[in-house]
Amino acid sequence: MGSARYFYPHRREHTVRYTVLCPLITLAFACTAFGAVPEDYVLVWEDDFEGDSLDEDNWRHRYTGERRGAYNTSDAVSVSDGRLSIKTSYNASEDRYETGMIGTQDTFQQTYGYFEARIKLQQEGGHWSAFWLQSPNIHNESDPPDPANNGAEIDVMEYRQYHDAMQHALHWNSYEDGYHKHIDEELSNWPNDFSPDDDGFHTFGLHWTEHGYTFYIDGVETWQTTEALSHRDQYMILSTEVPTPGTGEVGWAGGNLDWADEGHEDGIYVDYVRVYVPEPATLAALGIGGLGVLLRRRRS
Ligand SMILES: [Ca+2]
Repeated sequence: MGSARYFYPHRREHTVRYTVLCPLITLAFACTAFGAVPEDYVLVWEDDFEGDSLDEDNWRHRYTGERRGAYNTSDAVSVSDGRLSIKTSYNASEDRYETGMIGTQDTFQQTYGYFEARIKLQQEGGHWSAFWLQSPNIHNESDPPDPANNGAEIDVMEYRQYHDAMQHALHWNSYEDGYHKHIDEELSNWPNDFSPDDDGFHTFGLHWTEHGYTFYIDGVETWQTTEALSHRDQYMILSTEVPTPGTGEVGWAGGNLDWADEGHEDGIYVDYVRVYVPEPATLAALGIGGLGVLLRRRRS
């Protein structure tokens, strides 16, 4: 950790395809398949969820065991047909709801960049999904708050099917009463102005620089803020969560789950997660030829 980790050798083809072809495609087609990737940014990390299991070189399960109103288990997370699945379901033999959360806390951390995921959202109320960045120092509290050094929880997207509530959010200065700070932006025009693509997916992006955060959905800018600006390495998380019974989370999430007799399961699919950073300036001056130099360097 501490800096961006670059590609494993077996991902070489992906690196070439996206870093070299994307600028070329941009000339003709605006590179729409890649959401809102800033100009002159290059791919440094990705998971396309190929194969038939979670790549634990990229992700680790988080908070396995009881969490909020469910039990987090690796069984709730699977990979097939090029997609990651995180499901909430009822386990009758254990009489509990189960769900899952994965993160790059032990595998990849990054300061600034463009972070993007293509996600098919859950269909039911009573739980929520999120693609977020977290700081290892999120629990540090101070007066005044110091998000620059302690980081922030950056919710690239947080979705409750209940009321079709799609939001971006920031939390910082720990989660302790009296210290915790929070700001969010709930989209007033969701879902009307954001139709899923033909496969039912949306693309969620965060452009985080030393100057601020800009959020995107389906390539459209949806929020910009300079609040709680983190200047430290953070990691990515994908999750579905069940509200803690008896707390305000229940109403927020659309009620308690009542799936025990119905055999329900519901969750999200993720086609990919990608991270881009500014092309090194010296190589930018060389243009695409410079990228070739960069790629050859990474291979050696
Ligand atoms: Ca995929």
